[in-house]
Amino acid sequence: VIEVHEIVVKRLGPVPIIKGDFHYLPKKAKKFIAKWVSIMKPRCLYLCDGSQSEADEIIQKLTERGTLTKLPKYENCYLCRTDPADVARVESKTWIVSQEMYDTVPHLKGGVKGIMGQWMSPQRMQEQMDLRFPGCMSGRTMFVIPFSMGPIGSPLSKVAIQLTDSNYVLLCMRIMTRVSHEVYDVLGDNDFVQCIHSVGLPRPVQRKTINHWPCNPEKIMIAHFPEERRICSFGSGYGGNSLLGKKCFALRIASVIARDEGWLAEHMLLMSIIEPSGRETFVAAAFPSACGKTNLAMLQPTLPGYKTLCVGDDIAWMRFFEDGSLRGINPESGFFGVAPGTNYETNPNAMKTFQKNSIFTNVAETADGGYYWEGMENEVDKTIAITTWLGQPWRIGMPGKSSHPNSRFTAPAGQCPIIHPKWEDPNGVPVSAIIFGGRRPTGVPLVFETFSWEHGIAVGACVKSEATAAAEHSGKQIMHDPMAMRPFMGYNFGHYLKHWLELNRPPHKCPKIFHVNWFRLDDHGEFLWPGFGENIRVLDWIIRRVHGEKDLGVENAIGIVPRKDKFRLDGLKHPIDWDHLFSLPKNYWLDDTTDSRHFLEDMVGNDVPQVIWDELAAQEKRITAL
Ligand code: GTP
Ligand code: SPV
Ligand code: MN
Repeated sequence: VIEVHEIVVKRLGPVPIIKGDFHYLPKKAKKFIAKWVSIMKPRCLYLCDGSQSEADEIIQKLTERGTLTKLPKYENCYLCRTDPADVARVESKTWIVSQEMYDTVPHLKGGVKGIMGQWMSPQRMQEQMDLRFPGCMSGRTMFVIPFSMGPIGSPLSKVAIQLTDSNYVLLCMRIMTRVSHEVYDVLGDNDFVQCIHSVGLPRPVQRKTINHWPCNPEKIMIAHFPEERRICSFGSGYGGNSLLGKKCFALRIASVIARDEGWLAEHMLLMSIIEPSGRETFVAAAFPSACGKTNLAMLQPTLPGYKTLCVGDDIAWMRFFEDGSLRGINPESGFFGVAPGTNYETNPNAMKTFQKNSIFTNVAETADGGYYWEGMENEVDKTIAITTWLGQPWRIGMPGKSSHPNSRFTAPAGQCPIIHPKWEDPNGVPVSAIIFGGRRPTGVPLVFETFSWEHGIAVGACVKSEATAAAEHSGKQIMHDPMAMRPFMGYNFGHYLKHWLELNRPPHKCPKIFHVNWFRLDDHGEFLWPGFGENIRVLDWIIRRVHGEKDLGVENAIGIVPRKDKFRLDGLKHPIDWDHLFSLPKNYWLDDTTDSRHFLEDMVGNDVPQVIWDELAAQEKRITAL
């Protein structure tokens, strides 16, 4: 013990600790910090404890410097404008590192570049790291952030330590995860997930800093080492690239831990629906980025007598318990939600959540000190002066956009008016249905139930969606995003499908699997389905199916769709075109099935489990017979 301690102290020698007591930390934490101090060479060390005074101090610094602007219209809310070159996840610079390539990516035909994750060898990654990390925190403070994903101490939770030189990241981590000194007590002598983050701009800076937002877009690299349970992120301060508890840990690293330990780490919201009878049913839903998870998780039902409660809006960790039930937790403690489109009509619960203690990134600002984005036209004085996310004067009705399409709010989950009283229950909540979905402008019905666990997984493996602004992709192309996990896979996607399939064994009670599409368009390009609060009608049908109510659906080639007379259409503001909403154009589906088969052949190759091929073949046969 003494030996290690001495090494640590020697290595830390010249680096002052400006806050916290290093001696209090567990041995492994000390070693970890000392190693990275010696590589990244920060000016000083700040050991975070999660206290409010810590946040106040950082916020004051950042508002003085200009990184944050106070929004006086609300309580303790701030606007942050990033460097406009650092606004979304960068999938092309995201890597999984493993000894064996096929642990990370599927076996593909020669020359094909896969889209289910990027692999790099440990040796090559070390070369890339050596070009970036040595001295990268020079002249900056290194924050040490102990955090828990999931309630501290829950058997379903995991702890980690993040090192970062970004105080914006510290503030957001405090909202999105449970930052606390108690994490060190949970940790003891155990291992933890090692999260290393740097904006990649040591002082004196080589690149002009814009908006007081240091970053290094040319050198962005987000490297995951599942075998070591380590994440090294360089060059970006933006959400999914820098809040390492989120996509990097809770999905990419956790999916590997989950495979090893027999559970699931998924890009899913968790919510419950309470019917007028008082019966409560929990569902999990996986939609690709910017396809409606936050909105569904916070739904305000339009059907009288119904209530929904939110457990989580982006990530679910789920495990089968001994009684066979699947139980899930939300590992996060905040929402990092898409701002544009959010308003009191579409998502009043989100609006109420971020009236205090929240951070708004890359949105616009009104002259009276409020936030503004596309979709708020009817909620502010239409003539008010607005400053865009790029700092330009602007008014409603002028060309261009006020906010970046991937601008986001960061708000504490506990402030959500419909947060579930059990959202922090260490044993999670029981999940009775799993729902997949995406943005599908044509061909795909509003809702269908799959025929079995296996068919449901095949449908999940074929999830597609129109590209959104959450990553660097542009245009309106339809992209495959199997299980809504394409950008977040931590290991070979074929092995992941096998892992899902193998969960169907006694005593596990596998939930029913559904597919939804809120985004089908009519011949004029308008949505066929009103969406948002009206989605309760779809959830209502789903949970009645889950509870075994008779005669609710009819079988067709792709699954079970609602009988029109068994689906709540009463009270809809505008009539809907049911036949179009549920039509199954044969040629569309033949093409779609061929496309899905090609996708799996090309991108998952030999690793696709036979069961999935069998399900696809059966589906193709049913469609051909239409
Ligand atoms: P990430 O945080 O990136 O994972 O996104 P998300 O899946 O949580 O998506 P979110 O709920 O933030 O919605 C993204 C966009 O979809 C917003 O512009 C919403 O207005 C829009 N949207 C959400 N639900 C619906 C719906 O039911 N119908 C329609 N037409 N649009 C919707
Ligand atoms: C997503 O893209 O799915 C997000 C935003 O939730 S980020 O945290 O940046 O990944
Ligand atoms: Mn997401």
